[in-house]
Amino acid sequence: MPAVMTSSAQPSVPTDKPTLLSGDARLERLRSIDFSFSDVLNRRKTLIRAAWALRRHGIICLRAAAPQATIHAIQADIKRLLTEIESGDHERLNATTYLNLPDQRVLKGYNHFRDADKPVINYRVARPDGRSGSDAGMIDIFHPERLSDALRDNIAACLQEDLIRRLLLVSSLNQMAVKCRNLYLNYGVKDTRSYHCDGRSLKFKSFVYLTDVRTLNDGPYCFVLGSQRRRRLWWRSARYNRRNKLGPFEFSQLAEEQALPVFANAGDMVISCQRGAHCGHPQAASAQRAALVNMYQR
Ligand SMILES: O=C(O)CCC(=O)C(=O)O
Ligand SMILES: [Fe+2]
Repeated sequence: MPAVMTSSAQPSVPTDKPTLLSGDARLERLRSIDFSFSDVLNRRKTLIRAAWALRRHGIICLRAAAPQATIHAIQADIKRLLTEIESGDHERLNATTYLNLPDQRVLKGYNHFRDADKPVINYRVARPDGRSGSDAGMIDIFHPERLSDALRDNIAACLQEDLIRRLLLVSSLNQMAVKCRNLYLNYGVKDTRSYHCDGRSLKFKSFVYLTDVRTLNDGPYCFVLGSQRRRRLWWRSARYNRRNKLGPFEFSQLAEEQALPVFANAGDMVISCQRGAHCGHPQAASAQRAALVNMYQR
């Protein structure tokens, strides 16, 4: 081991991952967080039950939240966009977006992406220092609703912001506002970030799947149920992280814990509290996953 440990030493720091729930145990846990979107929309009682499940477990899944025709229209627009990028003719995109290609960066830093006046098409690349968790291969599009009028309408139909804000109010007793919309395109992303939380402040994300995520190879979202409420669990990792020069928000000590991989169909919506321990499972090389993501904060 080198005498001076820099951040480039991170891949060698061992972290303890949770075991993944499978079989009947997975189905049983899933039942407590699984709701029909139309029931949440139409029945006050179901909305309250879903809000309560989100408060308790930190995550819920609302089935069939987005119409299939809308999903297909968005998928077709994504395909056209990727074809345009691959064509190498970027005149239109350079004028209307910030196009951050792997070898050609025009904008840097999360805050600049979030506050940008145009959509940001950001290709994630391996870190120069070789640190793990780079999400290399992922295309993260900020403000996808600004790419075209059709996408604006179709994305709004998927995200259902009024209903979700109502649900979050009942769940957290806080007025939450949409702070950033993203489109995640994960094509064979192996080096996903391990279990972490998105900071310690109150934050929720909704993920509307645009593709089916049926197996671990597809890279499901994984969550340690109830971890958003367990301060001591976070502190255990925080102490280890400090000693080992890991980031403060890595959930590096989850050996005794169990995580739920959330399988979903295109059109399903997962809502999670981002204080909880979560990660995207590493994908198989040929896997494709697309999700619309909405971030809610106070
Ligand atoms: O890709 C995923 O499923 C998880 C990404 C993540 O950690 C996040 O959006 O906060
Ligand atoms: Fe995260």
